Amino acid sequence: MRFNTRAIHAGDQVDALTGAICQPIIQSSTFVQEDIGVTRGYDYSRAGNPTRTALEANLASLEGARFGHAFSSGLAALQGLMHLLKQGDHLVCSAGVYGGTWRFLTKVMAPWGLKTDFVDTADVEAVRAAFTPATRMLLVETPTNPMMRLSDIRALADLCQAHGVLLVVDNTFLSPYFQNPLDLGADVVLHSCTKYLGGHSDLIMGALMHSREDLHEALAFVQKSAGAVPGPFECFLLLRSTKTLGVRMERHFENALRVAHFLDESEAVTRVYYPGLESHPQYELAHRQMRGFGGMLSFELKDYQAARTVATHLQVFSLAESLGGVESLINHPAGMTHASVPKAEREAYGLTDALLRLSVGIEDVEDLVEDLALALAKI
Ligand code: P1T
Repeated sequence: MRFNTRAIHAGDQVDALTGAICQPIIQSSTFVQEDIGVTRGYDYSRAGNPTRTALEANLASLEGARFGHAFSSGLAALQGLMHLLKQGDHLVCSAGVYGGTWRFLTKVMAPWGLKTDFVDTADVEAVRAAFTPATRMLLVETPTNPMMRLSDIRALADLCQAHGVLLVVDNTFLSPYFQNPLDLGADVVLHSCTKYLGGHSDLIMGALMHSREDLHEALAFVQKSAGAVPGPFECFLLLRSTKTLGVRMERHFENALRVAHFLDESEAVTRVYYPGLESHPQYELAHRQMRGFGGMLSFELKDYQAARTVATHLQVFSLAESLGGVESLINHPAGMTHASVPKAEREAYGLTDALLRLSVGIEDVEDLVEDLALALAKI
């Protein structure tokens, strides 16, 4: 079946007992056993819950995966993956990832004993050079947040396979509607479901999707034993959202492309970062591995003061962290989502104090363009 049909139907969503067209919220922490250890498939909701099972099947289907594992946030999903590693292992990660990912790896995992090197994963040779005999995992964010730098997933998958390294791709920015890393050879896809999959800025959740039996067993064990799993109500909300992912993504993309062209032509804007613009240095790769360019873009103004003026003079865009909801947001990465990354480190990959990031929503695009035009005129 095709994407939108799977998004609506995958996960056996019709309730077998009542015929309810929507998956019920099984708001129960525990399940009655018929004899000691004899269950009807569920014993305790940390290990598994029917609403979560339906969601996990749906999420797996969106990425063309066999298995899905839901976690209580995107970072909890990343933490779940880390439980597959041991002290002394080495991780290579894209330079320029979400600030929270950087903070988790450098401030939580490094003291624990996992060494991470951040490299420009757009440069396959640089990744090869960063691999050591202890390297177990390559974590790639493509496009990166917020610089929209792309990595060639297929080339990295070939490299990882040759070195026995697990390739994990954070596909949050594009959603499974526009990019499917598993089809390009990745081992695991990570999502912050808080973003496009949720789509309405009303839940926090994460997920891992993959097709490997060994990882399925290991990650189900991590969910049960470490416990960072979502509750049934959150699972229901996310199931409700994924049904409309396709139509939302089409509109995010259409609006973002229009906004990107508008900003590109604005004299106050020094640079626009959007893979759908021909000026993007990886426009050709974008066409090759993505089916659309998504709703995220960043742009640079002349200095911090100009960025602050624009960020605080918008009426339709809200100044807030996060992304992927139906409403448009503006973020100042240096002062908000990436504030924990030292200035020198972020400036090395282009994230200056003059940069703003947009999560372009699905409002009427003329209102978005007018809003930006009025704010830019205040500089
Ligand atoms: O917020 P959480 O659901 O834990 O997901 C973390 C995360 C992981 N990966 C990417 C690419 C992300 O962008 C995020 C979260 N990002 C934001 C909150 C933000 O405003 O960029």
